[in-house]
Amino acid sequence: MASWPCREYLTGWGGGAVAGTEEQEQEQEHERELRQAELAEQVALLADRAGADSAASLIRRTARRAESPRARICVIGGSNVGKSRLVNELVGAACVPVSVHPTGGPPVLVRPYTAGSGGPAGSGHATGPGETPAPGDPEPAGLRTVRVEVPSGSWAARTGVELVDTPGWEGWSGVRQPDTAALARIVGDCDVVVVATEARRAMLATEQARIKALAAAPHSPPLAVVVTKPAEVEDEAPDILRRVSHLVSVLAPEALVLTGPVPAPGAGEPDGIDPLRAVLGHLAGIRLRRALRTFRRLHLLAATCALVDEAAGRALADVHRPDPVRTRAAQIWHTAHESARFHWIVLSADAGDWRATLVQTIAAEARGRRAATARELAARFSAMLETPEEQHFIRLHAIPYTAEALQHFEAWITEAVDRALEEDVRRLRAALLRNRPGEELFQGLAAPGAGRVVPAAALPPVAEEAAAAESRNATGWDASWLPEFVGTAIESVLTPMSAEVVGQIAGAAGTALVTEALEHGQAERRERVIDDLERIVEAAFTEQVARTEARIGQVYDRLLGQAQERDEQWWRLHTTAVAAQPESLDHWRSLRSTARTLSRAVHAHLSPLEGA
Ligand SMILES: Nc1nc2c(ncn2[C@@H]2O[C@H](COP(=O)(O)OP(=O)(O)OP(=O)(O)O)[C@@H](O)[C@H]2O)c(=O)[nH]1
Ligand SMILES: [Mg+2]
Repeated sequence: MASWPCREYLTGWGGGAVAGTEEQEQEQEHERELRQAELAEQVALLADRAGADSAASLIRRTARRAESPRARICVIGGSNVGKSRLVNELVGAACVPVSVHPTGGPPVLVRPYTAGSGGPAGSGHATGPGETPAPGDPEPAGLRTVRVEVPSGSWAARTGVELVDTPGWEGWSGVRQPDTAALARIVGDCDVVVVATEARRAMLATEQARIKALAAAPHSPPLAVVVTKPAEVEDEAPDILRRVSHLVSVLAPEALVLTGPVPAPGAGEPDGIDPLRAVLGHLAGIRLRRALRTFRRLHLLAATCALVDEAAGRALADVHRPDPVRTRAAQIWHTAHESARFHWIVLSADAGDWRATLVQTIAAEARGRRAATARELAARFSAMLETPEEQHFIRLHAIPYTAEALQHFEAWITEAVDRALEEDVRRLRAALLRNRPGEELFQGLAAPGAGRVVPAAALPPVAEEAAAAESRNATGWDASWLPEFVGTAIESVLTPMSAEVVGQIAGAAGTALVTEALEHGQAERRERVIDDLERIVEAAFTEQVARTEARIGQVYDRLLGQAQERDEQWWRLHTTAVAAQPESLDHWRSLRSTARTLSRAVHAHLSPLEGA
């Protein structure tokens, strides 16, 4: 099993276990993460002070998930179900101990690295298993890190994932009831959660309860249930898998059910490890998505600084207005706010149309692909008449081929949804920006006998800045406008349909029909089988489109909900600014100066990413 050397060391500050460029790089990365987390908290505090409460809470909510640019897969489950072994098999190296005795200690973070990207293997070897983290070790969420060298072409290297192996969850709370807080913390930091359940006693009541709780948690990442030690149950495996699938479909309808690998004799890779890697890698999303999340978060910070800066600018302009004029300005402002609220009704209807268009596009594509798949299968079947494979055509050819066709379709959907969302977010934001008044709103406002209220020269360049910001954003993709969760929601739109699901859809009925068809005359039987193939393919594509449609609905609902919240935030903050009293001048000045300082810091993090 131990095909590659596995190094273990403790990351952190007090550990002193740093040697070789790989460690330095990792420490730098860690430091960067810490600085970003600190910066995020400072911006959240600024938003608190300015009264931008929803911006503050959004920043805090996204803070944890942006911790690392790697995709993290966490394996949880009961003791002795084979979690550690699964982690080793996925990575392709013995990184965590496998034993019949329950493992204690903190969860272990397995970080694969490739030889080219770091110091020579073996250097920097610092600590052995069983050592406890150094005191004051700021390792994220109490994880112990194990680093393992993997070949550059390996799954772990290609996907850029890291894995978390946890001790049996019975030990998490010390008491019988599930420690939901610990579960939530570990799960919240991961991109994919794998629940391992042992085939022989799969889906115990405690497992069911936890799976249900996990699926119900807000913002929970994609979930996969892996049935381990399948070889132990031999012939019963298909029945067990069916039962698990059924239970999971009730408890966590969006979770996937997968079979664990079967150890191969000798030192070879275990059977079934590759499909498992493929699906988990897909769920974890490419590294890009993760990097995108960091990127989105920094944009969110930049946008919040700009929001406060801009509102402060407005307040500083407005306090110069004489009293009765200020009251009048506030009235005008409220009217504008009311009309912006009304505009939201129109916008929601528009967004409903955008969503319908996307769903129609996907359905049209599905029709084309469905026909092509059925045609191809019919041709293959015709070529196989009277051969021994004919009997099993559905199982051996039709189902895998349809599953593959769905996979291709899914890749197409990802792109289509990404494109459509990008476009629609841009439209949404353009519509919102049009509704946001600047100083021109007050142009007609005259101070009694004093001509224009505010001498143009005294106005801070709020309107100009807003216009400049708009033109900057019109060209680039303003990620901060895409609510953080949309990225992950897109991933869950695309829960892959496994061959097994297609098999279920094809079902016993399809097979029976084919068997019956085979008993008829050659030509007739060919026709019947081809009809059945069409029906199977149609059912599979229809199911895929229905699932996608339901999830796209959720994505748009959330997008609109969040955009509206952001818009309201803008209005609330600016309303406060419009109503600012002269005494609050210093407060707004200090907000503006902090916002500008923080904004520079955020851009310092952002520019290397944007340049890359
Ligand atoms: N036959 C067989 N045994 C397995 C398989 N997977 C794990 N085991 C055995 O099951 C025992 C427990 O495996 P671990 O991977 O340590 O289980 P764990 O879930 O990490 O256990 P804890 O860390 O104690 O919670 C070991 O003796 C493994 O060799 C498998 O696929 N087939
Ligand atoms: Mg273990």
